[in-house]
Amino acid sequence: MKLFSSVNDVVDVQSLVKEALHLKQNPYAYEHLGKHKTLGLIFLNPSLRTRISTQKAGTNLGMNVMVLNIDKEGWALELQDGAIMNGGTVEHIREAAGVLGQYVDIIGVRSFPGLKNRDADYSEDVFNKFVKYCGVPVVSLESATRHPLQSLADLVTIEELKTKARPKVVLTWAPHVKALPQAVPNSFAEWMCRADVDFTITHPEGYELCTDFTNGATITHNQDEALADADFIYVKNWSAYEPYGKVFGGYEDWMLTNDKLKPTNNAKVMHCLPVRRNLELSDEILDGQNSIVIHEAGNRVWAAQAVLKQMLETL
Ligand code: AN0
Ligand code: CP
Repeated sequence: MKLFSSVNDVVDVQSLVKEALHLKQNPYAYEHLGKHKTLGLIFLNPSLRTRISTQKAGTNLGMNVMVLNIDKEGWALELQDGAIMNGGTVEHIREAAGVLGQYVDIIGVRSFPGLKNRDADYSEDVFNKFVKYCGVPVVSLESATRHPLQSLADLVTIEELKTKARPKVVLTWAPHVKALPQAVPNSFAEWMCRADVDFTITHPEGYELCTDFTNGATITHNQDEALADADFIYVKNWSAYEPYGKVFGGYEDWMLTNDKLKPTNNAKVMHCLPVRRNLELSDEILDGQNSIVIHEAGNRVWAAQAVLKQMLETL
C-alpha cells in the first residue's frame, strides 16, 4: 500500500480488519519489518489518540517515529500555488513536504478542513499537496473529508465485539457548540457501506452528508426509529454540508441517554473522541455498561499497525 487516505485505497477490507485483530494478539511479531525505517507524523491540528496510537503502532513494528506539530513548531506554511510570499507565511508546502520526504520513509498527515470553502476542502487540497510533493507513502491522520484510521479501528471494534453475523449499526448526529468537520461521519459511513452490517444514519433535517459517502445506507430524520434494535450506536456531531460548515441550534434533545437505549438491542455505544460530556454524550452513557469508547480508542493502535505493516511490506 502506497497511500491510505480512504477505504478505496484498501484492496481487501476484511483481511485488513483480520490483520489488525491478529496484530492485537501478536503486537511484536513484525518488529523486524520497520528496522532502519522512519515514520514522520505531521500535525497541522491537535491530536491525542491519533498521535500516540500511530506512534505506538510504528514503534511496535520496529520503526523510528518522529512527530512534528508543524502548525506550532514549524515555519508558517504557504499552501497556495503561485503565491507571492511577502506576508506571514515563510515556507511553501512544496519545499516543506519535499524535505520531509528526504528524512522519512512513510509520512502521516493530519489536516482539518477550513469549513469555509467546500470545493477546496472536498478536493483535499492540503493533504493531496503533501502526497504530491513528499514522494513517499502517506497515511491520512484525518484529512478534510475523511478519517480512515479511525474508521478502520471502528470496524475492527465492531467485528471484535459483535454477537451476530450482521449487526445493526446506527450513526447518530449529536449536539455540539462548534462547527465540526464531516470527516469522521463521512469516513465511518463509507467504511460501513463496505462492511457486512445493516447500516442506518440518523440526523436532524439539514445535516445531510454528501451522498458520495452514504451510498447503501438507510437515512432517517427520526432518531427513535433509527435506534430500534440497534446493536452498535456511533455518536458524532458534524456541521452541515449544505450550507457548508453551518450549524443550526435547537437539537439538544438529540444527545443519547439511557432512556434512548431502551428500544435498542442493549446497544454498544461508540464515539471517536474527544467527546464533550453532557452535550454530545451524557455522563450516564459514558460511565455506564454500554459505552465502549475506551476500548474503541485502544483499537486505534492495531488499525494503524495493520496499515503501516502493509506499507512497510511494499516499500
Ligand atoms: C475533530 C472532528 O470532529 O473531526 C476530530 C475528531 C477525531 N473533533 C473535534 O474537533 C472536536
Ligand atoms: N479520534 C481521534 O482521532 O482523536 P484525536 O483527535 O485525539 O487524535
